[in-house]
Amino acid sequence: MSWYEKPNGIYGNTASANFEITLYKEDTVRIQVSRESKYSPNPYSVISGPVQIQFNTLVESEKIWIKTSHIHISVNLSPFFLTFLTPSGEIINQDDPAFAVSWLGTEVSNYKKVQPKERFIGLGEKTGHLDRSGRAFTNWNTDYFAYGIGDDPLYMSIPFYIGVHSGLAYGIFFDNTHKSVFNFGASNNRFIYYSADDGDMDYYFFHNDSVSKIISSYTELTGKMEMPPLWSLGFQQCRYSYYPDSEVLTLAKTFRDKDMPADVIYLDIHHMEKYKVFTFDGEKFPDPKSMIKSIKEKGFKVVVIMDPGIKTDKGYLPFDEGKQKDLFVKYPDNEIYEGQVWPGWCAFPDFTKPDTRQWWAEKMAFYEEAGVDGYWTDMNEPASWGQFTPNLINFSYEGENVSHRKARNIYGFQMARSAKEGCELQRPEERPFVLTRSGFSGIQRYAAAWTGDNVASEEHMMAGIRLVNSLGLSGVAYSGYDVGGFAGEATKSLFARWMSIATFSPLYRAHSMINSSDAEPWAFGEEVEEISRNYMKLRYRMLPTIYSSFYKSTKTGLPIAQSLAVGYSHDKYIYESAYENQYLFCDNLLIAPVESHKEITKVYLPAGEWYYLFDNQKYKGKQIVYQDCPLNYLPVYIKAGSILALQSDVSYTGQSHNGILDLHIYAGKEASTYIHYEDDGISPDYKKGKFLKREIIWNTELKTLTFSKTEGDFQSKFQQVKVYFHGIKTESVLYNGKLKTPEKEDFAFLGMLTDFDPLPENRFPYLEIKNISTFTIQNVAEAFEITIQ
Ligand code: NBV
Repeated sequence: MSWYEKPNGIYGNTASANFEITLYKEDTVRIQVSRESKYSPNPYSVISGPVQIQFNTLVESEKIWIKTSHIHISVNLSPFFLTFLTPSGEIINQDDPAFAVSWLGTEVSNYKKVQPKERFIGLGEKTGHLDRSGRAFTNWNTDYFAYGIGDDPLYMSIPFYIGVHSGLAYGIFFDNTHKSVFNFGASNNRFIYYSADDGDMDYYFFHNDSVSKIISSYTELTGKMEMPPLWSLGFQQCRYSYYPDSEVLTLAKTFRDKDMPADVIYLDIHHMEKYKVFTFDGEKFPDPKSMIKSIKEKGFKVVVIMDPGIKTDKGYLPFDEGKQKDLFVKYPDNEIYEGQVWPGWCAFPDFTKPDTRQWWAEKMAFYEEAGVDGYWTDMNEPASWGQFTPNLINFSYEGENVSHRKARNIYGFQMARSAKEGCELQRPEERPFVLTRSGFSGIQRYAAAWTGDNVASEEHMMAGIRLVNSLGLSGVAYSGYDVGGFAGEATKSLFARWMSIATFSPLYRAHSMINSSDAEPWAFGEEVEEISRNYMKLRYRMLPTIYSSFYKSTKTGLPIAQSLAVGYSHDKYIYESAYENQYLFCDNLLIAPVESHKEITKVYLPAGEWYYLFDNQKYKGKQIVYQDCPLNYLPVYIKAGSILALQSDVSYTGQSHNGILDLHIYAGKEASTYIHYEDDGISPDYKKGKFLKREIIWNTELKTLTFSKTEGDFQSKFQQVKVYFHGIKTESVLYNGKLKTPEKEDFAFLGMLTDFDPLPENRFPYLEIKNISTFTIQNVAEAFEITIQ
């Protein structure tokens, strides 16, 4: 037993292993324990190292204390176990002293005591309840067609969870890419644990005073998303598959003819010749360039699917090149590993090798030349028929040379990275867009994620919301589910409800399976079409808010669709099954998702005050309310005190709006700040200062709306600002030293539906907010203020 100090922590050895405790910053500490003489860290997920901080070490009989301003760690040397405490001495987290870090063969585990009423949230793309207590989960990236809503594992692994108890919160990121298990008290009441098949015990412990700060610290380590292109925040239409080219053209035209805003059309696997990546099927798409050009003229962008499997056909250039350059995954005896996927027997590019990533990125020139705008990396678990890859195959893993056991979970992550780098290589003047199915911690740096092959059912609609919320708790802010359900066929009402809920999802994409009925928003009859149009239009009107929220997330790592466990972590109601699906969208909108057959539902309004969005009825928080929820009105509330920024209707994100920024101000007890962000929406120039940012602060007490001076080199596209005052009497407004009288206006967030019902008295009334005071001013770059008198 020995230990030594090092510049940012301590290291030493226990009876059976080496250990190292490294302080990354005040609220982040890394624990490594290994039986090997050298640690074998994951080179992919963590991108920032320790910063110099103030800390103390103190020796107390059998214990060493390491103390930062946020965490006190007691290291018991014999036996070796750790306790994490707050500076005031409350236990945050503690090893089970008997087992702590221990091994069963190569399997390494860390056993932790369960704290009173402890809850566990996060862990990425995992099914089940918001509070994961009582269940165990496996991280092993898996292609799972039509998974059940309780099934595990799915496509992506993020071994990061947050523990919440006694008014405290902490995070643990177990940075080991082998198959791992997180057991939150399944089949035992003694401990919770996480373990991996092999490798080191290598985890990061985070503690701060809120769940949001813990997520921010986790994403400081593993990275945050970059600004996506604005077009990717519009509506996206997918299908397995749209072909031939005439069908794609008709699809684009139909969106415009029907006045349904949309931005993206996907080309699924039928765009290829015999499913061979980097080809177009000459019959179905004889002239892809012209086809893409003409749908672009209508304001659409095109995203193509890329599967990793390369058909092992001699004469097929990608195979010949990959073989010759030694870029494929191989058996230990150097033979190329082949697995069967869509094209038949395939070789798999080793994306854990820098040369392969570079080569793939270069190959993407093929799509670039055709005018493709974005990429969809599917089947990258990697999937193959039989769904069982032999463990002995070899991967480079940045030169370490490891087996499938260590590399599988990282494969899709690195394919997405290669696709992102391909976008940057091929079209440096534009931001990349990659949508991935598989991934690992850190995937948010490269791609948006979607939750794979869901099913057209009410339960799946609700389960998808939890998956997206959980991804958000785990650093992946930009994700979504297949609206309408991939497998099976949605009923009319299910599709309408799904379209309305997904309006408030970071990624808004409809998709459906081959051989199923049409599933575009007009394919379910006129009523569904009108409901869909209403919500699609609302999505586009909310773009200033959504875009600003994405900007904020690039800085904080916080989710766009935020489980109530982020802001109300210690409120027990939010974990109840009736309310666990509720979330905040863009910070201030409370979404209470509800199945399509319900006409009334219970909603839990957490602390604060809330307005029902569509009629301004105001409720106190910390109460359950009964809310009507006919198909055309999804329960959505807005936080009192907040600001909601809207723009005029557009058919696609690139179309010019009317130049007026609509700011809806909701009176409330607390002041709030909306950070308004704009840039050109497409280029990476924002990284060089070509953006506009300003704080807009609303204070109900003082009755002031304050605009800070704009920051950055971008000129706002809004020439005017129109303020709508909700919940506050506004007789006159003081602006530029002059008193002005506001206008009065009726306002509706959603359009009126045509009367479809033969019995009109059954219809739910159209909701409109009467007589709102509005006030319009020039939008200037200097600071200014409006005061209500
Ligand atoms: O490429 C076809 C599909 C795709 O549409 C879906 O979104 C992916 O999750 N893909 C899976 C392959 C097979 C689906 C049965």
